[in-house]
Amino acid sequence: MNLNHLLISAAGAVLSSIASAQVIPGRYIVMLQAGNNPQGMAAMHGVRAEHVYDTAVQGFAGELSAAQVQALQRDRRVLIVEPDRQVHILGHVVKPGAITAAIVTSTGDLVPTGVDRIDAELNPISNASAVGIAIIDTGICLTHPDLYVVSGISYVTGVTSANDDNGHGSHVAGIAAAKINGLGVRGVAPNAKLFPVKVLNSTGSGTLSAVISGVNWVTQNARFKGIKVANMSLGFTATSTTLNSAITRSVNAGVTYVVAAGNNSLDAATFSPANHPSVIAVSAVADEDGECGADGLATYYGADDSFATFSNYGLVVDIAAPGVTIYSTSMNGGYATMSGTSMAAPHVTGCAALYLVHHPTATPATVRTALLTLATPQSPVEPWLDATGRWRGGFSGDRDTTPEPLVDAAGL
Ligand SMILES: [Ca+2]
Ligand SMILES: [Ca+2]
Ligand SMILES: [Ca+2]
Repeated sequence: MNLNHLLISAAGAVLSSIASAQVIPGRYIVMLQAGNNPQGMAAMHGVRAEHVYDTAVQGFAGELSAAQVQALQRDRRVLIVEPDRQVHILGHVVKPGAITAAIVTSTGDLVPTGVDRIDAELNPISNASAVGIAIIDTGICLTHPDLYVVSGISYVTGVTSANDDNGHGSHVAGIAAAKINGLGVRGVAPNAKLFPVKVLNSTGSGTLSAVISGVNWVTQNARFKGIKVANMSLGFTATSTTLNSAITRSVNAGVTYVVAAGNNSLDAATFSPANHPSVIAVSAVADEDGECGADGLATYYGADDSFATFSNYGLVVDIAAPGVTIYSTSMNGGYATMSGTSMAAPHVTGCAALYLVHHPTATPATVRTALLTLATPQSPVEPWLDATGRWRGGFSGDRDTTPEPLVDAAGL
């Protein structure tokens, strides 16, 4: 089952899905001790490796017989053999093409409500091209005039192009980085360099083994291509030792990972990769008007300026961002309105990119601290004037006792 479809229930209720933990029968991920050659090890065990991991972790993935699993588990050079799983996008289209934007810039670009709510349009940076962002997703529309796509890679079986054939990845990319160019929308960090890492197919589904390949690629290319932030608006209900190790290594290599908290209305403690301690996990807020103060209309997923009814919550969540009826770029050069924690995460990704334009050598830990320090507290919801004379306001309805703040872009 696809979380994307589960999210759309007639009553607006969000159904949780244990099915998202779905194991793919007969397919496994093998992580090796450091220093072992993954291709050599696969060959030695008679495995045709469909994915080879050589940077973020050493390992491979593919179809294994029961005998091969046993032999690998007995091999001392093997750290773990774990099942491959299905992974899904965490956002769905509300109205294709419908425009939800609050204001228009002087250049004529729409400022979507999410960009407006976190005051990204008040940040002086109008060109964030010094920073590269990897979008680990369904790809990105390679020819979209509103997106600065540099180069990418596909790990989807049978698909060689990183072009977006779903719409989700392009939407995520546009929230983070759509250009100020007199066309369409503007993103949080306009014109940031985008690197599509396609790990999910045209239906928004993919495999854990492909996601690990994506993290491996980002780790391998980060320095060379200037990739400083990676967005993962995807997830599954389980935990993978191999994926966790790969993310740890990638963060240690200097890449800030921003991840959607998930749409199960559950504690994200068991939802990966949101539950990885080194990522910035993002919950979703419903905002209708791009303004603080909770004066907007109610949304399909809660009152204005309230915790989105579908959003996961819990101690692992670091920060919140707008994630309901967000207008952004889509596939085939188009635009769409989507909802999900998938849409919340790239607002934070854009903020990380803005911070990194000013602080190019900041570590992921420093980026995280800066975003959390400058964010708007949940309480009060009533508008208050900050030291710069700007109106600020939080949101209501958090589901736990750990009140993550709302990301803010103006002073990064
Ligand atoms: Ca634009
Ligand atoms: Ca509002
Ligand atoms: Ca919370």
